Amino acid sequence: MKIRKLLVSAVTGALVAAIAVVALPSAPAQAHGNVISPASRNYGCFERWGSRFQDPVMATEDPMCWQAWQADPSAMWNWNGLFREGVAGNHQGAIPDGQLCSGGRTQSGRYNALDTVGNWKATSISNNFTMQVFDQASHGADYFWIYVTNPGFNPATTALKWSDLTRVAVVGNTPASQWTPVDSGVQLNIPVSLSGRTGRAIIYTIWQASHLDQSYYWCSDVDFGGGTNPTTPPTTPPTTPPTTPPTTRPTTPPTTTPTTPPTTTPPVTGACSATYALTSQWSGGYQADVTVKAGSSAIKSWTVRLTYPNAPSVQQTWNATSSISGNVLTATNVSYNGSLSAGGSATFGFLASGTPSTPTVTCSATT
Ligand SMILES: [Cu+2]
Repeated sequence: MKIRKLLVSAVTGALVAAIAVVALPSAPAQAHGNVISPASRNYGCFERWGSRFQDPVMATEDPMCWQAWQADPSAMWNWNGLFREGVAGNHQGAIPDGQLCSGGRTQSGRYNALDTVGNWKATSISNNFTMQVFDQASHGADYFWIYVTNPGFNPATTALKWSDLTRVAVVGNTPASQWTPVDSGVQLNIPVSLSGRTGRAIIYTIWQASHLDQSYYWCSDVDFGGGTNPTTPPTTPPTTPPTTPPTTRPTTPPTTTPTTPPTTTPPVTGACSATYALTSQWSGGYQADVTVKAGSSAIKSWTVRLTYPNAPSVQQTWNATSSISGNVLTATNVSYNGSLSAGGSATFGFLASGTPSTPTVTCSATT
């Protein structure tokens, strides 16, 4: 399990930071949980690709994870935050068909890409398997409801509806003191027994945490092809994005030498706009996203400049190439998101250390 080892070493710094977060009353409540085996869609994408999330081989090896990372990497960094509040037990009323895996497009749509229909990587399991839930915040559970899609349902071609599901296991009130303590949280193993199942399915888990009225929704893709799902203890995942930049291959494939000289037409400026958003913050760092939007004509490439009182210390950038000069962070598109149709948009993001300040944002484009 090379990836696991890489992850652990990459996140050690983050764990130290996370422990510090717990002691700070003003820190955001980042720590929640997820099902780590058979891994949910976003936890699986985090586990398989978190250490090399910009590696373009993901597009062919694991295309559903690729589209999820492109849509919003914070769905993976915040693998523990797929919840709603105030549902009052009416999960079916709160979550429309086709949106089950995003918890009804919860958290401002952060997890929407988890609803995308396609061939998600599936964990091979037998008819007797164990759901392993990792609870970083030691919330415990008012209850768990675990569902499996009905025989014949094909997750690769069909959007998940409530009527596709049969509830196969219920766990009642289980305070965190009854869960197994593990590194940085508690874990509950829930045995599930089915019979006669073969092929692909989705296991749908609802965790009603014993914390406010907070309910979590997780889709785990499985293949009842036999074998047992891994029952190793969790690999102490980070509560916050890793602060150590993972080593990744370059995101832009080598460019070939242009056969025609560059055109002399000056780039048109003002053909795009950019919007900055601070998406999460923790002790010692933060994540920000910038959405670039083309104006009334299509553009071929874009450059965004973020001007600060003091330039940030950027640890990682995704969906853009960034550099810092003086107080200005300059980000340019990568190969796959420079070309935007009129009104089209692309989002890039970065992780930085320190305390965020709000930059002045400008966007320029070539058309
Ligand atoms: Cu929580």
